[in-house]
Amino acid sequence: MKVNNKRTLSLMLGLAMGLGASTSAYSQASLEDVMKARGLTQKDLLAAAKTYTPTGGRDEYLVFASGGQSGQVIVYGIPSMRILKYIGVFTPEPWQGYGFDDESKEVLKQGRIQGKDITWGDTHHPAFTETEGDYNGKYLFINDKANPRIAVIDLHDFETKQIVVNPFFKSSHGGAFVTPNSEYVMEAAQYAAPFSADFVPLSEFNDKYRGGVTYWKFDDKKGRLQPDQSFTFELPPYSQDLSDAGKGPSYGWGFTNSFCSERYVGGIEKGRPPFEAGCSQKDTDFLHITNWKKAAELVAAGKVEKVNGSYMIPIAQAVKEELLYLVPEPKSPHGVDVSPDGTHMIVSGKLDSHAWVYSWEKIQKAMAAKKFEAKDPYGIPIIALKDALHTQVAVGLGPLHTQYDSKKCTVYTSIYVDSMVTKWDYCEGKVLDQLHIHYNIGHLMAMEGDSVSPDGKYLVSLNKLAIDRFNPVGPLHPQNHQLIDISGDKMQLLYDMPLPLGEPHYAVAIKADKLKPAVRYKSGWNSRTDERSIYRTRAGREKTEKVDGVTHVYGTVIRSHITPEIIEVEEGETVSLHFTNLERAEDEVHGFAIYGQSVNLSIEPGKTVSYTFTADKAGVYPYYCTEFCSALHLEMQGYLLVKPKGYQSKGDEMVEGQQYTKADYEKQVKTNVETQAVIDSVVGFITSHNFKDFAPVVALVEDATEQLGFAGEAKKKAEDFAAKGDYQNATLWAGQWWQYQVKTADMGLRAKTYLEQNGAVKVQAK
Ligand code: K7E
Ligand code: CUA
Repeated sequence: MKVNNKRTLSLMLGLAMGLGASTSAYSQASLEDVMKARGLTQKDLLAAAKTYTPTGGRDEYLVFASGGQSGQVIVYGIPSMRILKYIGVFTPEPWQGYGFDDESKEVLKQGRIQGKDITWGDTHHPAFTETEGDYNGKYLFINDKANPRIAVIDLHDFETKQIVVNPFFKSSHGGAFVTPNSEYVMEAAQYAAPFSADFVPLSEFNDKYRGGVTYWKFDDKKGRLQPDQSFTFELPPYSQDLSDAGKGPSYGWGFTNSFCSERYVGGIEKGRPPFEAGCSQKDTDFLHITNWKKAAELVAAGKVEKVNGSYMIPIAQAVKEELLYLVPEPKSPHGVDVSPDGTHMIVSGKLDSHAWVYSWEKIQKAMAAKKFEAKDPYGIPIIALKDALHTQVAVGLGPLHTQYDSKKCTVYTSIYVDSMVTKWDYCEGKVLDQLHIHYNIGHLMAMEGDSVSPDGKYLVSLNKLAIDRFNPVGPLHPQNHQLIDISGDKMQLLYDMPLPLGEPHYAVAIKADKLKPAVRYKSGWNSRTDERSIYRTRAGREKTEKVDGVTHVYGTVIRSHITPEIIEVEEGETVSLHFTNLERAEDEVHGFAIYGQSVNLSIEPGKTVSYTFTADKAGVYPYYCTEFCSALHLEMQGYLLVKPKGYQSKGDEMVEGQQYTKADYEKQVKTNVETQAVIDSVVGFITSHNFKDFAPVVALVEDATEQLGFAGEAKKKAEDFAAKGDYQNATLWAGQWWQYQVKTADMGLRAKTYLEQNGAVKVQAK
């Protein structure tokens, strides 16, 4: 297999470079035929060879992209651009049972705004946890712009664990940005509003409306944000935008830019010029510089007061303690990006064709000398542009965001109006290359681009419009992520990926080998709180129990049955179902759905999930497993019987189906004996090879052994019934015995195939 792939690849590359002559005529002709038929150029083939990933292949990087209005996070691989997962974050997502099982509902509940459930989010900026400025692959944060919230996703299982609500803001665009050791996650406000929930007329905008930046404390051990240890800088109502944390020499500081520092309030319906006109009067806006390290010390020393139960540093205190400064920045900027070495900050103004490079050294000098050109209306010192600027470079019309390369001084800036990427040198201040994008690029993202050691290699352009790039699917178009090769001097466009979920804002990419996701949970695990579930149920211990008026059903799922298979309750009862997946096998997920209830549960191996509801109407409610988990998946079913109040049982309510005889029993046993022979031969193959050297095979063997154990138990039951002459039950149990054998054989064969394909060698048979 391997050899073949290599051959195809070298053939493709050979052709692409015009060196095809040495390869076999047949293959060459067919490749040329395909090129001709599909109208592909050699450049296309080269791009294909750089992204194509053969079956079973893995990607070098994983991207975590904002899902925009979907309120989710999208995970895909680079260079293949294959989508791997949507992670439910602010929005219920049925495949994962997110927002359907009781455990995840608790997470979404944390995100309520003023007591109201919010069932969506506008996700913009994901960020990884860092250790000394490098991505450590442990957690991911993402913000919700519409309702100022931050979510924590655990990369051990790619699940959302926590949502925190900003105690002051009414919107927040500038999150999430992480400090170099994940001490804090920055979240800046966007549209200024009163810090309280009260009504305040717009005439009091300058005095009572406020912006701000919150530093959310992160507990690395617990993997949770700590609202009671977090603090917020009160800022003027300047529409703060994105942020970035300082590193190296600028460690301990945060940078937050803004637009509409005019503090203009629209009112087009009252004959006033609209927001967009009033918000772009001045030539510059303000870059806010905050000292989080010193602020954290003040908080620890008890010198910061709590407002609404949360630490808040008023502007006057921040100025007095020298925690807050302003520097002019280009008009209506979008994004501030600190260089990997922490010495420079780049800001681009959407309404200016220049990117401005600030020198941290100069800024620090001005701070130390207390050299300010003025104070803003709130008393915040303003450092003069000339005392902060390193250089200004004309990069194109509508520059937005900047990403750093692995090569020193090299950066890429997205140019929105011109729809291109400009590669330039911020040390020398010169443009190096430009590449056209389809269309209207927003953010762009390089591999590990926000870390202290960016990898370069690839750039993804996250575009605001796709227009004519894909097959039309109605007025709402998919979005477009474009993959660009930046390994050489010239950028090369490799791939267009339509994303049909929401507007792409920012994304972050991490080396895939830094992630160590689990394949199963510890048995009986509540994945949302990361502890053993109090409803964990072991095989054979399934039971129903009424506690405080709630009927708790402790159930299990394993191929191919749900235990219990019949649940009987009385009309009006509150029922709480708890299911534990007893599987140990990789990817053996079971689902759970029931008629007339809006629910789908996803029960991954080891997980325990719950679903609580009121059985308010008498009737018959079939339930079933929603994952095609085995050949007998359709039979993974059951009935919830809701009996009318006061229903009198007429005795045995079970109906007997087909009647079985001794001949039926013997026929089934014969089949089982034959199946056992197949299993024995597969076991023989596996044990005569070095299967212990292959972790996936070891897991399969464990699983198969477990299933074979179940087969043995069923076999014993069948034989006991047969001995008593009860061929009805004997035949049914013999059938169950065979079911377990089939599952054993299935896994054994998978293990055997794996060994054959992965070069297992024969060892001394034991
Ligand atoms: Cu769409 Cu950072 Cu919210 Cu820029 S964001 S373009
Ligand atoms: Cu379990 Cu289908």
